[in-house]
Amino acid sequence: MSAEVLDVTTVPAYLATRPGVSDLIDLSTATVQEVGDGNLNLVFVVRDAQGRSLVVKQSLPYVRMVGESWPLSQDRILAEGRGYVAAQSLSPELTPAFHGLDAERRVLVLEDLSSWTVWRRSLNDGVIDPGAGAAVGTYAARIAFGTSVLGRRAEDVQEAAAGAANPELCRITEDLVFTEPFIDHEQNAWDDELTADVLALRDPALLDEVAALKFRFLTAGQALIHGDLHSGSVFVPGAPQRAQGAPAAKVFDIEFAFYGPVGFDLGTSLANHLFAHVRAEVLDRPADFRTWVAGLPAETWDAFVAEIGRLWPQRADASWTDGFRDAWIDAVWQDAVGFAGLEAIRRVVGLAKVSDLQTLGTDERVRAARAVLRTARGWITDRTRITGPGELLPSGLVGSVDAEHGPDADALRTQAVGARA
Ligand code: SR1
Ligand code: MG
Repeated sequence: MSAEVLDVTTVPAYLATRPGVSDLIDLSTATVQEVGDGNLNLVFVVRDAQGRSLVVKQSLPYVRMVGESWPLSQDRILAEGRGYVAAQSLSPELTPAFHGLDAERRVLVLEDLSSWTVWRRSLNDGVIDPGAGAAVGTYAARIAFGTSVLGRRAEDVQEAAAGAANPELCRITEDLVFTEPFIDHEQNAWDDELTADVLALRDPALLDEVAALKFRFLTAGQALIHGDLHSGSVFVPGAPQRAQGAPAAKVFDIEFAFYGPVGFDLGTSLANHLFAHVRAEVLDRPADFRTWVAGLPAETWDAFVAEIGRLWPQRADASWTDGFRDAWIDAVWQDAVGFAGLEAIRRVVGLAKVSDLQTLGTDERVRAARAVLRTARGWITDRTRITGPGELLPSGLVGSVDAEHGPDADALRTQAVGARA
């Protein structure tokens, strides 16, 4: 049965029933604003007359971006609660403070970061946020290490994994990321000019690789991953917060959390660096911004590797040799590159788009999206040959794929039509 859905008028009375909340905020002077702009949930910011605030998040019994025609159980808030519990214990400064889960009402109470900026918005605006990529890589490493058998007893990991199933949201990812972009599906949509590029993705050789990555997503229960670690799931501080010593980023929106492949979170991040990169290129942003964006994959990955190295002496089992560590890191890298390709493709072809591309003019979007699709395809097929982050975003990537009707596009169209026949 669904929990009663909150609105701006009922939030204060609801919070009055929550233990500890009156220590955080004066409910007698509270004002409430609904600020959710994500695809799934309600998010309320509650402020009191003394300037204190907090966030109340409630899962709706349907997909917000679509409406009640797409029912979805409110259980995802339980997954998000598990994600925050892990994040608070393993990397507290890189997530919002977590003030508890009400499992019955399907509500979380969190630190209010509405004075920070969602990283995607900052990237879209051409703002350099020093260290944000490294913070995400560090976060991913801490959670990967601390929730997996690298950092915990195998028995504890077994129990945690058994309690962390998130089947409905994994189904969404499975469908939207791994399946629908590669078939005719009513939820897909793209600019007409991209049709040859999109149909070329149905190449059987590519589909073999997509299948391998999908199988890995569904079966490699390595650690409690975030499950949706794109730039819209990261807050970056403004100058006032930085001046007060705030970290370079905080990761939020952990409702897709489940025991999955560590490379999925890193790959999702890398794909979103690609969106920022192609946007910066087609908008001809200043060189310092473009150089910084092009370096984000390395900043993120290097921080991940460094943090794993820092944590390694604390590993839970002496069987994990240094040679195994290096091999594990290589395997995570290959997974990340492949998953990055899938995240990149689905944001052009599938249901859930990204504002990095959607807010461009049509000509710029087509150029940028074509570069995304062709880069992503290479990431999937060549993931075992791409040895490091410096190879992911070569300069000139957008300019090299401008032609819709050049020989390359015609060959792709012929190949795609053949593949469908
Ligand atoms: C129906 S949910 C669509 C997308 O929104 C979330 O942020 C996830 O990325 C999901 O794939
Ligand atoms: Mg989200």
